[in-house]
Amino acid sequence: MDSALVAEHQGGYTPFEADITSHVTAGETFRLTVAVSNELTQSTIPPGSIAEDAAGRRTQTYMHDFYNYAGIHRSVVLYSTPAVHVEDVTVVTGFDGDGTTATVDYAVVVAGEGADIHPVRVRVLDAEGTQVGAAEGISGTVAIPDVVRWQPGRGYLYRLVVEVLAHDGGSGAGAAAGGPAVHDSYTQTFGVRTVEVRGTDFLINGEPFYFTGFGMHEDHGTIGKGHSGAHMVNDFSLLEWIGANSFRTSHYPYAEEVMDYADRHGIVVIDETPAVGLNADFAGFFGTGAKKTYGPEFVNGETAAAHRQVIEELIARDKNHPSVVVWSIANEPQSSEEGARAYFEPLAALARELDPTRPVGFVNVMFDGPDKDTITDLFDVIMLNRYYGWYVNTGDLAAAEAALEAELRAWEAKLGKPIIMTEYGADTLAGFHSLYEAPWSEEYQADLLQMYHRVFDRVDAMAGEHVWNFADFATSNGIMRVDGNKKGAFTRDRRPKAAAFALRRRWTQNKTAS
Ligand code: BDP
Repeated sequence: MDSALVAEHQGGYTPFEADITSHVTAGETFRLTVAVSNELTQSTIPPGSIAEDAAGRRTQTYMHDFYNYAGIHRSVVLYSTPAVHVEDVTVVTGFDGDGTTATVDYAVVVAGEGADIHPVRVRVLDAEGTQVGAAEGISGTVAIPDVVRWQPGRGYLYRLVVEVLAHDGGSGAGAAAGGPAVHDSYTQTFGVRTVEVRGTDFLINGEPFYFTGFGMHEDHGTIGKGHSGAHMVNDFSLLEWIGANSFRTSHYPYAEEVMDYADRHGIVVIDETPAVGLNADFAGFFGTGAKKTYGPEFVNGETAAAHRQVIEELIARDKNHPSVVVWSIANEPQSSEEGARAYFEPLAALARELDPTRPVGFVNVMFDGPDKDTITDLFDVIMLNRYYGWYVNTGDLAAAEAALEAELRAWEAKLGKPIIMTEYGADTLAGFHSLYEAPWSEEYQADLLQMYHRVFDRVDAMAGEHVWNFADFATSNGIMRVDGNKKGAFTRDRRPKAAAFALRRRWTQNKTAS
């Protein structure tokens, strides 16, 4: 049987598709093969390198702290559309006047030969399915009076039903009812909310929002990075139990089912690209790598091209999710070396151009504090991963507390923007207890988190706290890791450590029953 290559795509976390119409015949069977490679190189995001020894044995190394699984982790879907069809929809929401009326700006792309002669109409339905607005044309604005807002903790969703009509009136469902036939239709859910950074405040619907939650990973026993609805629902239930209002998709875009769930349940998301490990300073930690980050050897023009692609694909995929309130374009890149600013300035500009409605950030690494970092001013929020009391001041929470507070105050003074602590935590072996401040014990993890919280509560610019990590997870082999990374508030099979109860107390204490 003849076979043909119909599509190729680089990057493992964003969807891609191919039109196979000319290769198949309606009513006949065919074989579709999807093959994936998990090899990471200097031109992939995340980057990695492959060495080959004299005997031809190839080994993969990479500079990120989670296991490089292989295989297909997400859905593969075969679907058909009419030749002229809805290809893309963008929805941007705002409020009018006294804030009780919403403005819904929409733009539709209709693809296919002769697309422009087909009339387009849109209808807005509320959560019960009642029509609350309508408009005609491929772009426009629909007003929703007495709008129900999408809010943290309350994921109210509307639907935009986009209909491409037959250009000659046609016949069909709509025609039978007296209207023109519907040629193609697509339903896009959306929520009405605004996001804004003002001074050191992070505002959702004009109200200050404080992030509580975790950096997470798509990682479970047996299924590894594979998406599973049951595991997803369990993880979201644990987030609810512990009082988390948000999470970061560390360190790559998560399955689309996760984003849909967050939308429906009012969970706020910091949406991250897979750009992790762009940092030669980690060479010692991972036992490998270049000495300098920016240059032909490591983060070069090819890396930048792949980085642009992942930003474009992430924003194209997730732009209509109300849960997404920040784009994080990289985790812990080297940000003090010469070359960092020239590399990041166009990427920050690209993210803003693709989506002028959401704040853009990146996550700053501990080595590049406010005295050394050269790029954080290019972004709207300050996102920090800090390990005082763990990698530095190990076992000395008093010294760690002073150092943490001094650094947060320095960032506040330098940039005056909201600070979100996107990682803080300690490896903890579930079941290990100690009377003393002993790293790895459940007590130490809880004490360390409590120390950070004391400091956060003293610093005005703090806009959120995401503990590293939600659950223990698999990593590559190394002398710093015993059966993976153990910084979870939950174990890998989602049992709570002592810290989980402490977090629950803090994160649920101000909640009124509803
Ligand atoms: C940070 C990384 C994260 C690691 C964490 C750690 O962003 O991926 O897992 O440290 O060391 O550097 O636990």
